[in-house]
Amino acid sequence: MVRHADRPLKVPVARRVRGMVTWLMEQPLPVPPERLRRGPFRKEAFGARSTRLTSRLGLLLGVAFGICFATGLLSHLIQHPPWWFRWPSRPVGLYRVTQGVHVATGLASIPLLGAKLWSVYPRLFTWPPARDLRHAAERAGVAALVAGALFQLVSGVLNVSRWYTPMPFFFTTGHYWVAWLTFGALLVHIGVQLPVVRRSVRGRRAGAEAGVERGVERRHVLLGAGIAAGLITLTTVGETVRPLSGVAVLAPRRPRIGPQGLPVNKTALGAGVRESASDPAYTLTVTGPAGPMRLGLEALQALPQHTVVLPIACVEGWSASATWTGVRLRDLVKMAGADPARAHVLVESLQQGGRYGSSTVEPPLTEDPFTLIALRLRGEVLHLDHGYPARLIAPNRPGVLQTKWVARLTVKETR
Ligand SMILES: Nc1nc2c(c(=O)[nH]1)N[C@H]1C(S)=C(S)[C@@H](COP(=O)(O)O)O[C@H]1N2
Ligand SMILES: [Mo]
Repeated sequence: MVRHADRPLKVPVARRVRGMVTWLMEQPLPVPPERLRRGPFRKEAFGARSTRLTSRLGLLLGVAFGICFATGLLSHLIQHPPWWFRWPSRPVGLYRVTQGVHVATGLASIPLLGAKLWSVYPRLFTWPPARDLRHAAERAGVAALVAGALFQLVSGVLNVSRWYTPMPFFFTTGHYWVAWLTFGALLVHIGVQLPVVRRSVRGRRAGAEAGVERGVERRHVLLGAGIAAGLITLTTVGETVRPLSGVAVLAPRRPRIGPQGLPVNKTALGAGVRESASDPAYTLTVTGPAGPMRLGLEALQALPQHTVVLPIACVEGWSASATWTGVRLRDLVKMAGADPARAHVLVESLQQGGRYGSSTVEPPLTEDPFTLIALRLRGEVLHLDHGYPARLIAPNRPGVLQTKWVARLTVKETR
């Protein structure tokens, strides 16, 4: 009864509100006085530019940003897994591929974004600046998109080149939240521009625009942006694609350069562990349901040793495969009195402080035969910079979670 009486009232209210919003959004805004229309705001200050070029570039950028967003989100989920997310341990090099693609699409976007901004920047000086509230909102959305895209590319490049001084915020947090903002603005922008893109892709406008802009210029810009994107990819992707490492002249890292033929991000000196890691009195403390035990280097070497080939895949986009030898984590978990299929292991480094001084290993990695507390790399005792005396190495896991200079394992079993 009550519900029936309510209904005819509620619907018109919602509709009336919507009508009012539409009306408000379409109210013309005051046009600024004509004498302010100077410099770039002059009529014909730029001549016209091709909608087709802008759309094509937009399409390329949209695809690159979409892939970059998806792979970046994946990397975030792996590092901060919510309850519903489980990352598999096979194929062992999957993260190496997704993160390589993340960094490569980001880098390739730089010339594409440059060309896109070149092709649209005259619109910055549209007159009047905003026709109505809807137009103003659209422009604010584009401003957010441009700012977000620039922020993502600049902060990404700074992080990959390990230059943190210009970033007063923690890179990962800033990069993650601005990604959502940029992605949202991109969706809105695509929604608004879809009809234009559709028309221009079908080429209906091509004839009409031939007189407006010489096709030569348009093709040159597109070609130039494409070539630049290709060159950047070719000269950086070798940091993760081994056969191209010889031409990786722009890559911040080469997969073969470093002690024992493997790159290092954080050295023992940088982590402040040179003394503690080379101390002959080193022990690994393993705590679990069976109580704590302390294993010296000799005790660790006396346990069954296993050899695996696994990559280090850094979030910064470089990766390198290597042969690791050591003790299976699941053997240590069993010795600690826990079931590897249900165990969570907190891995702590000798390193004091620092964001990457510890990590957590969860199923399926806890029981995976490839997850090692490694003592050797490529048949030799681990180099101090690679985590001597002992480091974690596990399949399909971001480099930041492959904890070096391991001092303590705390094993907990979940029900
Ligand atoms: N304790 C500790 N472990 C760490 C780090 C660190 O800063 N501290 N850096 C991680 C990062 S970012 C990467 S990519 C790998 C690199 O391992 P490698 O130096 O042996 O190549 O180590 C990881 N392990
Ligand atoms: Mo890393």
